[in-house]
Amino acid sequence: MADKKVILSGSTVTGDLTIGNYIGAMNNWKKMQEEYNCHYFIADLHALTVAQDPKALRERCFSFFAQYLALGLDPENNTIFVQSHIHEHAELAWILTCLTPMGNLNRMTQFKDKSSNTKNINAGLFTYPVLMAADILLYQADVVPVGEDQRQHMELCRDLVVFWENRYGEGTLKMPEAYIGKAGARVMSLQDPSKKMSKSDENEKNFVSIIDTPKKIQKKIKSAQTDSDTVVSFDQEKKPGLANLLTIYSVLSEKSIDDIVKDYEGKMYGHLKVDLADLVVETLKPVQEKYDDLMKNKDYLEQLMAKGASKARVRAADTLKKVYEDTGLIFRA
Ligand code: ATP
Ligand code: LTN
Repeated sequence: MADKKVILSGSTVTGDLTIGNYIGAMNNWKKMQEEYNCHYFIADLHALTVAQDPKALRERCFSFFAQYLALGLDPENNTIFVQSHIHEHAELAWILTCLTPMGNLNRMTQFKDKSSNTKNINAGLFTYPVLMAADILLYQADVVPVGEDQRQHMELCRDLVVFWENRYGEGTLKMPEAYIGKAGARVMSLQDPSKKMSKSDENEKNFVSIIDTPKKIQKKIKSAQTDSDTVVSFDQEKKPGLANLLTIYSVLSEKSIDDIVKDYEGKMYGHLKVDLADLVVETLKPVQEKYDDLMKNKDYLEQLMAKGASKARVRAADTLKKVYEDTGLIFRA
């Protein structure tokens, strides 16, 4: 384990994971679990950047954890944990916040997007990328697999390593690399293909959750927005809705987009939608069966959470100790 590169990634506990998350994130995470020392966590502290009902949040954390496992993340070979179980995340986040220029945070486009349609904007939403940097740097991660939407946050994380080294010297924090998978790096909303599919979208027609019933999946894909043309072709500019469906099809079937377009020559969009819905239902069937099983046994999930946390804590505590030494804080005896 020691010589394997360290991978770290997480997803915020808001809504249920969507096929966008699966295609852009967990599908890549899964492929990395053999080759790397992987750390995957559920970002519950990040979820608090928007108001949450406490009971629903607690339930969602269990559900999210079960969704990770159901998607094929293996808790034996990887470290799978809940962010808030490792208090070092919040501690390092504060220390990094004091190193982050306001100007760098002001540039974050995700904050601009999210704050433009939220009434009560809290400071956590603004400093969110710093907590994300702490998540990464605590584990000395080499590689961080994320979707295209996280590119800017990764840049900030890398900038923070440089700022740290300028102030405190080298050797404490490792410079991480983002890994942004190519195919399907950005799955778009089903009703508005100009924005990304997001699990916290208020309109549930915009996304397919990995635990949606087959009926719901079929309905959502059937009603996905497409143009009024009838020829199936891949054109991101002129036919963004169709391009999105073709992308999802291509990733899940592992067929090239060109081959899929050929298969639908002379056929209507409706045929493609029906087949895509079937493909999504089939892909998610084993995931949903495993999920249902796991959710019946919360004690077991809790045991796995505790096991994951005790593995994660070792690396996190080690980094935090060095951080205390660098900054001049007295490390607790
Ligand atoms: P939220 O709606 O709460 O912002 P989200 O659906 O955008 O959630 P995150 O928790 O922010 O999901 O992201 C988890 C991972 O999934 C990240 O690596 C992110 O890049 C990836 N991801 C999220 N949405 C998509 C998408 N539409 N296409 C591809 N990857 C995505
Ligand atoms: N901000 C991320 C979720 C996240 C994350 C991380 C991803 C929180 N901390 C650390 C990678 C590494 C998002 O995808 N919204």
